[in-house]
Amino acid sequence: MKKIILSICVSLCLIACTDNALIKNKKNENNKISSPIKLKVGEGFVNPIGYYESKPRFSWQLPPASTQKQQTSYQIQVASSADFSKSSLIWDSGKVNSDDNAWVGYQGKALESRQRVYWRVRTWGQNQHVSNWSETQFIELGLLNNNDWQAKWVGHPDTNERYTNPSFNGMPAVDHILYRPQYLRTNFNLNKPIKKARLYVTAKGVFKPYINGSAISEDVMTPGWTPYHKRIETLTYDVSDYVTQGENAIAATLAEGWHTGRIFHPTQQEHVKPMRLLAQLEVTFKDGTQQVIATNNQWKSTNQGPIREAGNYDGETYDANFEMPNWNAASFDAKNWAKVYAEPIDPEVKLKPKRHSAPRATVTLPTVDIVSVKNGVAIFDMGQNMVGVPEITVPAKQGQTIKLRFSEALEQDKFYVKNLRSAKNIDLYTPKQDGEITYRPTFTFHGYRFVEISGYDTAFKPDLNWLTGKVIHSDFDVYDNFSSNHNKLNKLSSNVSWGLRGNFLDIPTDCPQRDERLGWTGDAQVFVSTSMYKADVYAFWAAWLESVREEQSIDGMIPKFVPFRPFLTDGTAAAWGDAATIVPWELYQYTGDINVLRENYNMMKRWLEYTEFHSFEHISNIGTYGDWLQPYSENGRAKGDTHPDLIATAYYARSVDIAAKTARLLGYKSDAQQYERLFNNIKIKFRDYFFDDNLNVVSTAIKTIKREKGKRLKQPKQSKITLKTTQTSYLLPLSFNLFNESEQQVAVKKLLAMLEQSDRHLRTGFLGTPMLYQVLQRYGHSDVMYDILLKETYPSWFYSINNGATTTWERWNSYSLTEGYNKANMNSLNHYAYGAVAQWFYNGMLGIQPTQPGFKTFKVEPQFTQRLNDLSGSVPTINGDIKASWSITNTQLTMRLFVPSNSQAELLLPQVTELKVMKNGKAISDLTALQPGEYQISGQVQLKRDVTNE
Ligand code: RAM
Repeated sequence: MKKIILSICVSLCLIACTDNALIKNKKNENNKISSPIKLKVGEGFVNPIGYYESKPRFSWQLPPASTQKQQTSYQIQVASSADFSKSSLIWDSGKVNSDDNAWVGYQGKALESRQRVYWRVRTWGQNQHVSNWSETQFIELGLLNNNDWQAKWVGHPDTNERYTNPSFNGMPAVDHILYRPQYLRTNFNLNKPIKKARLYVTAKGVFKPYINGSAISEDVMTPGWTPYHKRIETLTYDVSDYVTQGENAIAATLAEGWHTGRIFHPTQQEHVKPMRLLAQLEVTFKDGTQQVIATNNQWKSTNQGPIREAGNYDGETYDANFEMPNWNAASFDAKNWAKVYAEPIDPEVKLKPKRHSAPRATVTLPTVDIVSVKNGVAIFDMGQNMVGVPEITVPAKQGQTIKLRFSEALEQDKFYVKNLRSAKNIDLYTPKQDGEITYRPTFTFHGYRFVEISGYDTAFKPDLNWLTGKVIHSDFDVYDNFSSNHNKLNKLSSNVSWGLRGNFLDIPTDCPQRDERLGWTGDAQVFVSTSMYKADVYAFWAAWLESVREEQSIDGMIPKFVPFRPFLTDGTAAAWGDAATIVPWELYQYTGDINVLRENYNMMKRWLEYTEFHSFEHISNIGTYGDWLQPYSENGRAKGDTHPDLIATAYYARSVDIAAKTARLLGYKSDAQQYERLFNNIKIKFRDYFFDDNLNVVSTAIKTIKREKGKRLKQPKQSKITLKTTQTSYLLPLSFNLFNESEQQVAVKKLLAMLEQSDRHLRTGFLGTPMLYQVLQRYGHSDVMYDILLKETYPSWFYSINNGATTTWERWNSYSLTEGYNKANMNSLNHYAYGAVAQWFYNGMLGIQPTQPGFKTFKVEPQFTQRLNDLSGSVPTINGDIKASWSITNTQLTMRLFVPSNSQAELLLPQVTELKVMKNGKAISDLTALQPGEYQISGQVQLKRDVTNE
C-alpha cells in the first residue's frame, strides 16, 4: 500500500516537474545561448579513431560571439549512439556547477578497446540560460591491451646480410648489418556486404600499409620512436572504403627506422633486432558478424623489392629494376616469395594506441633557385633549412643512377656535408628505362636546405620544377601568431618555428641532419614552454613524457636523452634529467591540465631521490653538460664556465620547488611540507656555498663527495674546486628564487654590470639564455633585454640571421657567410634550444602571462620600447585565442586586446598616462578584471631611448 501511494506521488510530481521543465525550457528558447565549440578529448584530439584513454578528458570552448561570456555550469553526455536515446546513455554528468571548460574527466565505466562513443556538452551562463547541445562528437578506442591482438609479429626469414659500411666523411669503414627493406602481403576473401573495417597495425621498424594496392594513410615513419623494449605504439585506421566484397589483398613495406637501424655511429647496432610487422584487420559485416585478418605464418614476404636500402641517417636506395607491378593488389601471384617468420607477441612489450599524431608531410616547399650546374651536377636551393624528403621529377637514363645529396648551407658555393658526420643522407634512384621519373623516398628523412642532383639525363637543363621539398614533422598545427614592424624579429620568429618543425619528428630531437637526432632532455626542458606558444604540441609532449617515465631507471635516474641507448656515455646530467620536473610543470602552466602533474609526480619524486643520493649536504654533484655551448668560454670548452655543481644544485632546488608545488596541488600535504623545507635548506646552502658575503661567486670551494661511480665511499672524499663568475651564475638563482629578497637587487646589479662589460651581449649557453628574458623583465630591465635581443653582432640571434640563418643554430657561431661553417665536429644549423627566446615575444613584448594555469586568468603587461612598433600576436589557450597588439606613434599608444570567453585579464600599463580603455564604446575603469571581449586602449607613453650602440 505504502509503495502504491509513493509511486502515485512520484508520478504526480514527475508530471508537475516535467511541466515545469517544459515551461522553463520554453522560456529559455528565447534566451538560448550559442552552443559550445571546439570540442576536444585528451590533449587536443578531435573525433579520434584509435584513442588511447579509457577515461577520456573533455574540453570545449564557449563561442566568442556568444552572449555567454563566462560559464557557470556544464553538462556532458556520453552515449553509445549518436541520438543520445535514453537506453544508449553511458554517462551523464548532470548539471555540474563549475566554470571548468577543459580537462573534465569522464566518470563513467572505463571505455574498452574498439568501443565507439558519442559525446556532447551544453553550458549555462551567468543568467542561468542554457545553451543548445554542442555538435555531437565521437571517440573510438584503439586496442588497449596485448590480449586484444591475435596477430603475430611477422618478417622476412633472412634478415641479416652483413656488409661493410665504407669509410665516409672521415669515419673509418665499419662492419654493419644491413636489414633490407621488406615487402609483406596476404590475400583474403570477404564474402558478405561490409559495414566497416579497421586496421590495427604497428611494426618493429617503420612501415607503410596498403589495401588492394592503395596506401591507406599519409602517415610516415610510423609507429615512431618509444622505448621499444617496454612499449610500442599502434596505429588504427578506418579502412572501410578500402576493402571490398570478394578477393582482397593487404600488404606493407617495412624498413629499419629507429628500431632496427643504427642510432648514432654505424657500429652502434648492438640493440638492433630484425624488423617485424604486426597487423590486424577487423571487418564487420552488415549482418553484424566479423572477420579478422591478422599477420600470421601464412603471409608472404620478399626483400627483393625496389627499395633496396633505407635508414634514417643514410638515406634510401631505390632501384626501379626491382619493381614488382601490383605487388600489393589481390591479383598478384606471390608464389616465389618466402613464407614469413612469425613470432608471438611478447607480454613484456606493451602495445598501446599512439597517443599523438604521427609524422606527415605537412608543407610542400618549391625550389627557389638553381645555384649551379657543373658537369652534370646541379645544386638546388629550397630557400629554407627544412626537414623531410625531396620529391623529384627528372629526366633519367636507363641504368644511370640518380644521386641526391643534402646540405644545410653551402660554403662558398661548395656542397658541405662534414657536419652530417657519419650520416650519409644520400638517396639513390636507378631507373629501368629512359624518360621522366618521379620519386619520393619513403623511409628516411633529411635536414637540409640545398639538394645536389647528379645522374640525371644531361640532355636536359635542370629546371626549378624538378624538385620540391616535402616538410615532415609530427602532424600538429604550427601557429602563425606573431608579427612586428621589424623584419629580423619576424625572421627570428619564423626561424624558431622552423627549428620546431624540424625537430619535432615523433620525438623532440636536438638536430635532424647528423648521426644523432636524439631526444636530449636538457634541450627539451629549455624549449618546452616556448613550443607551446608556437604550435599545438601538448599531445606531442605528453606522449614523450610517457617514454621519459619508462626510461627512468630503478634508482630514479632520468637519462640524458629519451628514448635512451646507453652507448655515447651512460647516465644523466643535471639540468637534463630535471626535464622530469620542468617539462610537466611548464605544460601544466600553459594548459592548466592537472593530469600532466598527476601522471608525472612519481617520476619527479624518484628523480629527486636520485639527486639527493648524488649530493652532499644539499650540494649536488650529479655532473652536467653545463651551460652548454656558452660563447667565449675558457679554452672554448663546450660546457661553459659556470661551475657544474652550481648548476646542478640550482636545478636540484628548482626541481624540489616544482615537486613541492605539485604535491600541494595534488593534495599530498606531507610531501609538500617536506619538499618546501628541503627547498629552503638547499637555498640556504646554495647561497652560502657558492657566494661570499658580498654575493660574489666564490673563487674556490671544498667539494665533498660521499659516493663515486654509484658506490658509497667509506670516507667522504674532499677536493678543492675553482669557480668562475658568469652571467648564468646569477641568472640561475634569480630565475629559481634562490636569493632572499634583500639580496636579489644586489644580484641583479652584478648581472647588469656583467652585461655592460660584454656591451650588452649575452654570454650564455643553452641553460642561461632562456633565463635572460625572464630575469631582466622580472626586475624591470626589459630595455636591456631588447638590446641583447636586437644586437646585430656576435653572439646574438640576429648575427645568425645576418649570416643567412633560416632556422636557429646549435652554436652562436655555427656559420658565417665569410668563413663558412664552424669546423667543430658537432655543429647543427637546426637546433631549437636558443629558439626558447621566442617565448618572450608573447610573455614580454606583448606581455601576456598566465596568472592561473591555463590562462584562465592572465595579465597583460607589454614591455614597450621605442625600438619596435606595430607588434601583434596571439596566444592560443583552452578558452580561445588571447589577442594583443600595440603601436606607439611619437608618444601616442594604440593598443588592442581580446579576452576570450570564460577567462579574465588584468591590464598593467604603469608607463601609460591619459589611459583610456574602451569596450563596446564604453570606458572601462577596473583594469584588474577585464571580462571577455574586445578592448581598445590608448594613452601616452614616455619611453626613454634605450641604450644601444648599434
Ligand atoms: C649535443 C647537442 C645536444 C646537447 C648535448 C649535450 O649532442 O648539442 O643538443 O643536449 O650535446
